[in-house]
Amino acid sequence: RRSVQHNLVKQAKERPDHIAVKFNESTLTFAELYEQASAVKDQLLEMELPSRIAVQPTNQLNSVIIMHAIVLAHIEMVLVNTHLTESEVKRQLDSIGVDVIITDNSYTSLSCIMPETLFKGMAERSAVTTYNPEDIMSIMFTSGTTGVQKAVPHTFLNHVASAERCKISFPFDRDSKWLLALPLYHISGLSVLVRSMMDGFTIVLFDKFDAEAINQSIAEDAITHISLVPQTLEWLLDAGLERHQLEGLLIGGAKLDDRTLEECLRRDLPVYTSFGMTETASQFITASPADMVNHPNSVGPVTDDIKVAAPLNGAGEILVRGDNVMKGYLYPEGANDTAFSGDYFMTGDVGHIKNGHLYVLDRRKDLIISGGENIYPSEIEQLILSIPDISACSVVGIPDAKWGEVPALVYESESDLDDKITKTLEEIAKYKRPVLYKRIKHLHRTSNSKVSRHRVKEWLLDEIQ
Ligand code: S0N
Ligand code: AMP
Ligand code: MG
Ligand code: MG
Ligand code: MG
Repeated sequence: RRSVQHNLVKQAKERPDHIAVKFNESTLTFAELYEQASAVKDQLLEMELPSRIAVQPTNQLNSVIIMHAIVLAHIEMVLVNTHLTESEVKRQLDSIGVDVIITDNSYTSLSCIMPETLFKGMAERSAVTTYNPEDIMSIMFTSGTTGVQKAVPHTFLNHVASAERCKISFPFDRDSKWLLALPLYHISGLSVLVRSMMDGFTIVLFDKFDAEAINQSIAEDAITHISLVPQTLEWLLDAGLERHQLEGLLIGGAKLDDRTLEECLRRDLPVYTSFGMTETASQFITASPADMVNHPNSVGPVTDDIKVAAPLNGAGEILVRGDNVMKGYLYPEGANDTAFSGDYFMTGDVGHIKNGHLYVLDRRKDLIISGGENIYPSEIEQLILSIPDISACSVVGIPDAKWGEVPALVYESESDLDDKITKTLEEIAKYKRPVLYKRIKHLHRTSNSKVSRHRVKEWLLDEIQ
């Protein structure tokens, strides 16, 4: 590919009056979205911003406008989780040299632009709408086993390739109506914006995961597609989810358990399970309802356009290569030394391929997934270890009725430091904070005296029975 077009321009020309985005009772047609994004783009250009800025998007119309405006201004867009604390945001942005952020928050350590202030003018300049496929469109952070947040760049080509693959395995078209309650700052959310530009379908946005309201929208707005993590699918099922006009429910971010899958099949819901990650610009392998009957537990057929490698027998690391895969982390330096094997990206997940289908056997070690948000124990442990008098600690996942799994802390200390811990945890986002702490004299260790999260977890699960 020699260039990539911004398809918003195409959609604004071809179907100006079709609804691009809906949020509550407000809508934007493709013509309106293009017009407003162009005006905001001019505003951004007038501000003479650096070539890379951040945005902390809520799932509302203005965020969609601003995100398109940043792309139209050809500025690299760093997407930041709205749940993070200021120090977490600052650390992420410092790591890739960014100091401007469009946000509703007022951070004192960063230069903040309030979203409203961008909506003043009319579009005057003409827009850049053709990009070099290798240019960076977006940057997202993903946590790693070491606890360091890694910066993942997505090129225009990465996004287009991912959307094209998605369309093959999870069919959608210009008449689709895709409900998006997953955040625009994750690839699960951003990838829906990209897909909608391809065909010009409507996105129905939700900013809070209100299961009743979402089920109602599925019925009344005649929703055809929806992206969910397993936990939010469970909430919808509990609130009485029915098929209505649904053609596909795209489930990603974690393994879908058998019980939930069976319940979906019982209700004749067309669930598609998928496998992918931030580094692959969303799912790259997807199982249709038929695949799930014929190849139970697989995450879908291996295809030709995106190469997947995994052992045919036993279990080994899943590798992937394709135009959807990021070129390499922007941060931390050195992360790329261990991220690739030849041309292949190493997912860190373990699986095998059987009869042309991929099976994910074990997800990344020690990763805790709370309501679809990934939490790496080491990030929390490092913070806890900064407290004097705590000599060792371990963060492990425990079952939770609402979030599926939540972090819990076991620490080694002579005295009770619970209050100090609570204070220290204010530095990190709420969803990462352990919901309970247990102090013990001696943490469980392996034979080479390393704390064994596995053994600590076994012990803790037994304790809290
Ligand atoms: C489930 C979500 C939406 C809940 O958030 P909601 O409803 O917006 O709540 P808030 O108002 O923000 O917060 C209310 C209180 O709840 C706490 N809280 C929020 N989230 C969590 C959480 N996850 N765990 C624990 N607590 C949480 C807040 O702190 C707040 O507390 P109080 O009231 O005390 O202040 C939200 O959690 C969410 O968005 N989850 C999913 C995130 C996600 O998208 N994960 C997937 C990431 N992976 C990928 O993107 C790669 C795979 C992929 O691309 C994909 C994934 C899924 C589907 C499709 C795809 C695809 O390939 O296309
Ligand atoms: P993220 O860091 O948010 O991009 O999350 C990607 C990770 O979620 C993957 O590396 C896997 O560990 C996990 N994951 C995604 N889909 C599945 C699946 N179908 N089964 C098991 N784990 C999954
Ligand atoms: Mg949230
Ligand atoms: Mg992540
Ligand atoms: Mg929210």
